Amino acid sequence: MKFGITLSVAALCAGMASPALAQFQKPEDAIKYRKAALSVMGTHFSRIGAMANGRVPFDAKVAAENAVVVETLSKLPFSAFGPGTDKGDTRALPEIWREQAEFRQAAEKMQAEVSKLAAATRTGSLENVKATFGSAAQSCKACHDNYRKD
Ligand code: ASC
Repeated sequence: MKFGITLSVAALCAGMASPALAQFQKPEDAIKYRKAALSVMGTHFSRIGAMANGRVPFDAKVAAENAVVVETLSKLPFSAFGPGTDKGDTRALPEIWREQAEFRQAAEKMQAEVSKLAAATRTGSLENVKATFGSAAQSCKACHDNYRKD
C-alpha cells in the first residue's frame, strides 16, 4: 500500500515536471506554449535590461532573480516547434522548419548568451551585467530578424 502511494506520488510529480518535454496534444497547444514561454522570458529579460541601461536602479538580487527565470525559460520554447506547428496563430516563419540545424544553432547561441548573463548577475556587479546583456539581446534579436514575421 505504502509502495503504491509512493509510486502514485512519483507518477504525479513526473507528470507535473515533464510537460516541457512531452509531446503536445495539438499543434495549437504547442504554439500557445512557446509564445507564452517567449513572452514571459521577454518580460524578465527586459527587467534586467532596464537595469543594464540605467532606466531603473541596479539591484543585484532582483537582477539575479530575473536571470534565473530567463535562463530556465530559454530552454523551453524549442520543443514546441515540431512538425505541423508552422500554421496557425503564429508569426514563426517557414525557415524554422526549412533550416532546422541553423534554427537549433541560433537557439543554442541564445541559451549560451543567456547563461553568461545569468552568471554575470550572480557576481553582483552591474559592470558584468552590462558586459553580457548586449550579446544576449542580440541573440534574441537574431532569431526575431531571421525567423519571425515583422
Ligand atoms: C527584450 C525582449 C526581447 C529582446 C530583444 C532584443 O527585452 O523582449 O525579445 O529584448 O528585443 O533585441
